[in-house]
Amino acid sequence: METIFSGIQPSGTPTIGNYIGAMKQFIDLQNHYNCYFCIVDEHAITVPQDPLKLRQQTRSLAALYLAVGLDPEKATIFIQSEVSAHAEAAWIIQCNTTIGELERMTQFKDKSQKNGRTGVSAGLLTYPPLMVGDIVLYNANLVPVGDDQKQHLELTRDFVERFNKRYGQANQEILVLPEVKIAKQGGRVMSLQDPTKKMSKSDSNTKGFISMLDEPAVIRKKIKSAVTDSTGIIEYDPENKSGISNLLSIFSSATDRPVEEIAQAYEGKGYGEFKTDLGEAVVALLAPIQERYHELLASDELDNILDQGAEQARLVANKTLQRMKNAIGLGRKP
Ligand code: AQP
Repeated sequence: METIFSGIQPSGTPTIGNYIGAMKQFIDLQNHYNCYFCIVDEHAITVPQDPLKLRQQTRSLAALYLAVGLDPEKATIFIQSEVSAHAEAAWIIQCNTTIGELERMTQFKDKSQKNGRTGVSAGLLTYPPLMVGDIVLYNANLVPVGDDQKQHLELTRDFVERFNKRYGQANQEILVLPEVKIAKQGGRVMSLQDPTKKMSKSDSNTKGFISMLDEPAVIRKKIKSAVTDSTGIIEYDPENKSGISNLLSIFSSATDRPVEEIAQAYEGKGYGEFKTDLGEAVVALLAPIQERYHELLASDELDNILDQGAEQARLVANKTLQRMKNAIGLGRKP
């Protein structure tokens, strides 16, 4: 069976963008692959985080993983910082990656240009090696990512090829070379306030996103105030009508109905009626998830699952880490 690794940062409460673009896909993947679903809290600290909030968001994200239907019997669900092999592997990977490779990463370029090199942490430059570690430690051969992560996956492949060539014995590869599994088209949910920008959980404008834990009244209000256009025509045209097209995509993902079918159903109707129905569809989508989420947070089940997940993850990750250490000559004994 092929192995998949995927993670989400606990950098806020997940949005319906994280759900549609990532979590919803996980539910299906767990039935077909050997899956590791991680809460990547070490990635979240590349930008400043409030310690108490970070811990609460980490637990909350774990509860949401389970509430959407991830099954610990089928997949390994764990928190990155509870498996120390990630940080150790990241160091070895950094020492086998050049500064030039890291400085070429567009995410680093964008953020450091915006804030200046002295205004961002060194972790923002070196987090791609941490991500490489996440993938290689579990021998993942498939990594489901959005378009924006393609460059990091290329870095992972380059690293694995170089590492195996440099340290592997003849015909013996130390690390598994992963393939990219680009998410299905239309997986990008845009901000409700600026539909040219992706919906993000850390957006300072809370009206731009719907969090998975928003109350029904808040969801309805955010959708009502979503930016559209003045034509009043409900059609899917992301280039010229990005706002309404984004809402149509969300409607489609929330109800599992094709975009065209929804657009047709609202032909000749106004944005008001469309937005009211979309609000109800998102409320209906999130209601059972939120109910299960609150049950999980109040039970011991969540911590037991996370303890067990960390243990399972450690077994696999430590073996790979030991292979890496042996290959490069760290420590006294192979
Ligand atoms: N708007 C989105 N539409 C579709 N998929 C999305 N993802 C994120 N936003 C959208 C997918 O969610 C997964 C985990 O993302 P992450 O938390 O690790 O990092 P991110 O992509 O940076 O997500 P955010 O919400 O934008 O977080 P912040 O605000 O902290 O930067 C990924 O699979 C991603 O594709």
